Amino acid sequence: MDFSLSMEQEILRNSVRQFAEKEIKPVARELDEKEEFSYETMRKMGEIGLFGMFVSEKYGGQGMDYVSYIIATEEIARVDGSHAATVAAGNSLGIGPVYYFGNEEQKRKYLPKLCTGEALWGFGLTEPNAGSDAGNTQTTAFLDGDEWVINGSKIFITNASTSITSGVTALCRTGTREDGRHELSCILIEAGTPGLEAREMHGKLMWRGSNTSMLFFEDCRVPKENMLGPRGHGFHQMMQTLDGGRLSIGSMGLGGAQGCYDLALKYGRERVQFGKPIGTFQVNAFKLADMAMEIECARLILYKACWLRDNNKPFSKEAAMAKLYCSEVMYRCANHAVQLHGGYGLMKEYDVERFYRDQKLLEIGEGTSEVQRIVISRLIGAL
Ligand code: COS
Repeated sequence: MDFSLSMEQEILRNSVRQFAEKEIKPVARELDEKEEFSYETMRKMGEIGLFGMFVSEKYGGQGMDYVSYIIATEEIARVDGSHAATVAAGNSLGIGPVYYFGNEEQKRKYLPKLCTGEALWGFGLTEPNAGSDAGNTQTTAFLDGDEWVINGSKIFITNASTSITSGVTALCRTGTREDGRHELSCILIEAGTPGLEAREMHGKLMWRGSNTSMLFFEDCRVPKENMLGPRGHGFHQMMQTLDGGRLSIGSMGLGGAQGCYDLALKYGRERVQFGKPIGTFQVNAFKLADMAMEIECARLILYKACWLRDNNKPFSKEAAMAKLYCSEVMYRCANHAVQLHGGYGLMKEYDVERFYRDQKLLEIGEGTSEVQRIVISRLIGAL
């Protein structure tokens, strides 16, 4: 067994860490407070190649493996959850479906700008009445001549209402299957198409520097060629995309946990009470030891799942495990880190306060922890 990263992966980790410390850390708190998406850091993230990371160079991507992409997201998340969300959703959910299931023409048309970060793309799965029960999609699409006519709405869609959003992949009911279930298909809808309205959502607890949107489709017409892959394959495409997306949520849990640990370790060395740095009290040293151990385990399970994916082996079960475990590790690390900071950890001027809030999304987005347990139970044959 060889647990070492390649030299390229080590270099990537160091350069993304430096970038995150220099460009993201100084602005993260203010963006969070203002609930503002930064086009400036978005541009810089595009320039250093944080989009299209696992996409072939043929379409303008970086041609890296999934482990590398996950390391990069982890390093951004170590500093800020909102920016990590923009990168993770941009790569795995935005670019993913077009890259995996698009035809040559669709890939050539949409991917190059998504891979430079000049454009973003949304993943239109969740609806007001189709959250965990994602198959209960209510958005409909019917063929009228050479066009799909789409009606319905989507909610909580990352990156879908920025001024550089170029489109969304929307899961739609396109009919009824022979077994009586909905026929679900994915349709690519370009931003600016009449009948599509994207509205930014405000008032979030977490990821306040990322863009979250509601989408409304009212007799929205797109050419019939905008179907993604074969008709009726939409749910499989979405689920397959989420397998990869869950790895990036895992990386955000891992990176966020690492960020909490780093802050807690530093604070424990600096803060003196009862004449000693508080990190040297056994009660706190044990907390730090538990954090370090769990982060190590999280990294192992996540990288193994990515390795399976990179080696074309089944990884759905491991992706669900990694997503579930890493997000719960961050939950515990954020809790310990705030506790160690005492009253200061409750104040916005300390980054742990933001990490504590940002963490919660990871147990909900891209499949709640309960859904991950369903997926794992089914894949081990228990359900
Ligand atoms: N890859 C490809 N296909 C998959 C799949 C996967 N990982 N998982 C399931 N499918 C397919 C199944 O094979 C089945 O195909 P057929 O209809 O052709 O038989 C179909 O999808 C439906 O699967 P299933 O019956 O298991 O679906 P359920 O309605 O029971 O739902 C859960 C399963 C709950 C796991 C699913 O709805 C889910 O993941 N929900 C959470 C959604 C989510 O993560 N939303 C967050 C989005 S934030 S970006």
